[in-house]
Amino acid sequence: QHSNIRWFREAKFGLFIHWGLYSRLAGTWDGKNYYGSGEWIMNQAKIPVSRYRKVAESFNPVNFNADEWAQLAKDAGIKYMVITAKHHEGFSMFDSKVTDFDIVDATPYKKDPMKALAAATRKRGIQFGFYYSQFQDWYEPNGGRNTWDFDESKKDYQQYYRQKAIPQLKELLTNYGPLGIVWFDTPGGMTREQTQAFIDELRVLQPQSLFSSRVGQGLGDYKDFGDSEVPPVPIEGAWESIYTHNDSWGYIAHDMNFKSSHEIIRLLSNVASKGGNLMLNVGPDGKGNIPYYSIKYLKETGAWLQKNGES
Ligand code: FUL
Repeated sequence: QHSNIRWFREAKFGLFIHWGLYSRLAGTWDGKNYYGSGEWIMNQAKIPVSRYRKVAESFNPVNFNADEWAQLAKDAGIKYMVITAKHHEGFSMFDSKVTDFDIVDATPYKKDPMKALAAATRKRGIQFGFYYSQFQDWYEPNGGRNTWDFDESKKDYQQYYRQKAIPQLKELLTNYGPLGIVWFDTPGGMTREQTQAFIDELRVLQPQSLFSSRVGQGLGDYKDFGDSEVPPVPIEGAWESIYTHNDSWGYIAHDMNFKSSHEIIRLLSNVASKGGNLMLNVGPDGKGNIPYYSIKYLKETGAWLQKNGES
């Protein structure tokens, strides 16, 4: 058991944020609408890297306000926040020296929003963490799962880990203060030994930071269930259920299927009664706005928690 697991076991409520270039596309490509998993649009529409990289030129989230996001989390009764530093699309939402395909070098915004968000959450006593797609990277010839641009048989995953994933994770574990969580996702074909070596290399940088179970091989510090899954019975140990507020993790303009505050509270109670945390996702748009209904229902949830002495 991880020595810093306690805060997590008591947290109950986390906020997940999927934010990237896909947020700017908002579920539409070449005039065609896509529904569900907006962060997968590059894959769904088989967008070539040569075109996808140009999306960055019009990604300018001028409305992003770290204090507003952190305060919303605070008001909602949320105890930890995990945001996508790099999702499967391969775009870095932080200032990275490893690549030019990042928010500072490739967009007109030119700033690192993660710096401000790390500070704003910490100021409010909220644990801050990064989601990082450690295997799938559709932008890189050696990254996982882009088979529409690159030849699968020529991929050298070890090269990708060495040249991008590990150096970027080191940046994230070095430049943003103490992280509550590093949320890995969709492990590739690493063996148990390779996964352990990968963890060891990162762990030394921040021994107090928890690693999600999707690092692979059962080696995470707590258990995540599948997407949108609550176990049917109480479960021992530290665990988390993840849900998104509407039907997509990344922003989709034509998805209005938001859960009401009643539904959120019911979900939260279900998860908490079985001993776990609910990490609920919101998808801010390409301008940096959290959707109106996410703000509304999160605030209502927070007010209910306050009133019922749960926050
Ligand atoms: C999945 C990812 O593939 C989705 O895009 C999303 O990030 C979800 C939370 O995890 O496995």
